Amino acid sequence: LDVVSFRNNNGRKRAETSKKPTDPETVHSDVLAKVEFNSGGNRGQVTALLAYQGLAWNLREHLMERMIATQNLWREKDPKFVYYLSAEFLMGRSLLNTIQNLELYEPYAQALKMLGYNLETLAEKERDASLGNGGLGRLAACFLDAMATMNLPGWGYGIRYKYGMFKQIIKDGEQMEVPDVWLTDGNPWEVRRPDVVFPVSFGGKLKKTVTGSHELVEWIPDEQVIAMAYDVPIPGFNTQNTGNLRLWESLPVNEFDLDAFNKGDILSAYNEKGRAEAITSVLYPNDSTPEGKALRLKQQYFFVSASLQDVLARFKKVHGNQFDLLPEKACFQLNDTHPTIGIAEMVHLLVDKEGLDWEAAWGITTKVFAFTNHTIMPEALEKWPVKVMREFLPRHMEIIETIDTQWQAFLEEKLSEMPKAEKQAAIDRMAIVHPNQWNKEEMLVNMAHLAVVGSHTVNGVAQIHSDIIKSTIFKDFHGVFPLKFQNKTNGVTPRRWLVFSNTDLATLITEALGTQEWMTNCKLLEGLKPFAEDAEFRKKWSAVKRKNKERLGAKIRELTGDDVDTSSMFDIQIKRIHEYKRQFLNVLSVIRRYNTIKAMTPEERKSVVPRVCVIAGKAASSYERAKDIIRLVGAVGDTINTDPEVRDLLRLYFLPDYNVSLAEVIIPAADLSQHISTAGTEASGTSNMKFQMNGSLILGTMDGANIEIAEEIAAIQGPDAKVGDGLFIFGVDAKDVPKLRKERKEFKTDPRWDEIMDMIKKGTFGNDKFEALVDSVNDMTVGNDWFLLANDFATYLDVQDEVDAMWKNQDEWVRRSILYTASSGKFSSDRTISQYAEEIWDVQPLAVA
Ligand code: GPQ
Repeated sequence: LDVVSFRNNNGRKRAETSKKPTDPETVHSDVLAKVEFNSGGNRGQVTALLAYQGLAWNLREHLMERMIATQNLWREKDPKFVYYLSAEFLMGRSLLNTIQNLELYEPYAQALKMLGYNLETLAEKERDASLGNGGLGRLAACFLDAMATMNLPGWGYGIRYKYGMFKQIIKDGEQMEVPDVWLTDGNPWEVRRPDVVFPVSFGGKLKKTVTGSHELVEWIPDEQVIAMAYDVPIPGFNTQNTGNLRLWESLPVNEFDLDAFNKGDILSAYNEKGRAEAITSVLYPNDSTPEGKALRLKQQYFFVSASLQDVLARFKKVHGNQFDLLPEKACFQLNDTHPTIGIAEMVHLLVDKEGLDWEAAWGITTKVFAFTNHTIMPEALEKWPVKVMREFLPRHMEIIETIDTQWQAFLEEKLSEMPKAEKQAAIDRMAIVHPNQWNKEEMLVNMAHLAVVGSHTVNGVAQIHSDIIKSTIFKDFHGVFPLKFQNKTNGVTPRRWLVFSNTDLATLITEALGTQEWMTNCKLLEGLKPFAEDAEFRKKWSAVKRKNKERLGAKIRELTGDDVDTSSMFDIQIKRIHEYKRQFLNVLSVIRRYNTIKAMTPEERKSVVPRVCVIAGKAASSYERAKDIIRLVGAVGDTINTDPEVRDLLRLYFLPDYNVSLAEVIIPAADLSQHISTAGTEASGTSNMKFQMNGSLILGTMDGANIEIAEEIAAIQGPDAKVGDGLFIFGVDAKDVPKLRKERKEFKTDPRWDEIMDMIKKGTFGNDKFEALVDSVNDMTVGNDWFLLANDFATYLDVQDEVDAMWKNQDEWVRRSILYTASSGKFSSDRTISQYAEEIWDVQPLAVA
């Protein structure tokens, strides 16, 4: 690793903090002091865990110093802040990210050598902070990195789950979920704040007093817990600025019932503690399928209430009761509907606690919230039964009903030109509180509708997705408020996903461009374009890829016991397992490839492009179809990987426990990556961007951000290139999907499809016949192939042939790989965040000098 190249700040001078150590000797003795005084370890016997801890506790001091400097400056200047409210932050590991953001790699690596350890090896001692499910949570983490790097005043707010995303274990081919006990060794990256506590209430009744025309509502809850803050400093890259992620833990008001204990009721003595702590104990392990669990609603309200109380308390210290100034000082971004109850909470705090009248409170509320939608999957659009909401949050339910009444009155007026029946239908469609479509008796609160009504801006996460929400789930709303709707195409941080996880490639890029400024100004990557034509450079580029493939090869060996040939094409699909993402389609094409090879003569086999196919990802614990897919990958892999006729030409592996750290090893090693969702279903995707940055060619559908990636790759090739040139694109068009779904029953399946379906059902792959899975796409009396695997099957096989043909022309393959990286600048989260800052938040950078 050529770390030195990261340390130079493009010749710019910056202030050094007093404590920043630059010589390995000082670091060495500082770390030893931490080992001794913080961990009670013995200087003479520093175990790997102690070394990791010593290092982390030492780095924490630098982080704290910078965070305090940043927060002091912001307090003094009082700029407008953005608060990113998110139920998920998928942070991954912090050690190397911190060292490299602080540009301290060299002294720390050397100091560790003095202790007898290698920094990279030691870094693997750290457990991932997996406080998120997938793309949505990792996006929040990339946004924090970009905000800190761009010096934007802003904090993340979320939940300090005691158990994060479950650990996935594969036992006899089956996914098993094991609790993620990530805090047992302590967490040096957080600071507990016993001084920052707020009460959060649930249940009870309302007491109303009417004086004249004024109605005073008092909420008398019957349950209360304490929210305590933990701060996680977020280092920016190439700046002193350090942001903050404030996570809340739920604690009992009364730790222990001494009375019950003394009466001999020992277990009841802990009742309150258990109930309170349950609120922040587990991350709901769902992706796009929220459980209808009251506990989840409690989690949402818990963290949002604490966060808003915290922000208002700080605001009041400076501005007293001038709440009309709030929109100039604060903006809350709702990361999907999960924090939407914040809209009602803001009204509750302003009206019931601060005594504002309804109009003023509502006016302020709609000026401070903005809402991001991340999916159109109906099962992910949160709707809470009114009954549950009234039980846990009676005052908020009433506030939501008032918002809904006023909203419908507003619509009456706004749509007054419409014929009466049509108008009523439109109003019903846009209602916040409406009957359950499957059970008219039950009333539901539609959180997405509340979010749209209560926010000044609504955005999707890629262009196609932002267009689709305007014509589907929010069509009526778009008719009423056309200007409310925006697009903010997602982005990923190039620091974690390229600079730190693919250091050799980063060094090569810096060498070529003659500057490392691309790390914070990714558009400069375009400067790589001429190098795509340079044979010497291509050779270096391939050598880096090969080395990364060796690293992944070693990981595959560690996880599966198998050796793979790193000259094979590495073909990767990593993401949550979901029917719409179509890992099943991937497996079908691997089976097809297997059949083809089996039917070949030894002579014919010489022309086959060897591939190592990797699939990884977690299935929601209750999602049977997704779990079937995992079993199928394993079963097909077992057959192929042990078949002596095939195993030199084709492998298929399911790698267990996919998480951020595994992604950091996989992505730099990919030759090809697959993003093959049914057109119109993947809101954006973000791993597609990471693969592009790392020069992995893309096989995908025209869906989500794939489309914009294809546009960028076309643009860099010049005016004659068409969108799709340079990628492997297949599949039906998003606009045709509804019609094709209706016609799927009549669709004539490809003979190769029929053959594979028969094979699976015959039990070719182990003992299992995967009946339910096969029927879901093949037997129209049972399933309906909602995601159109059969329709896309033939073109998918065709495009796979194109991939093989291209691989045989390595010069062209590598040329494209370089052009992918060169055209990936748009997908830096710095670009995304600057658009949010300018077009939604109105927040300006403020850097520590
Ligand atoms: N996404 Cl609603 C999640 O990861 N979890 C969710 O609960 C919802 C969406 C994803 C979405 O599927 C991807 O297409 C996006 O790229 C990602 O959010 C970030 O926007």
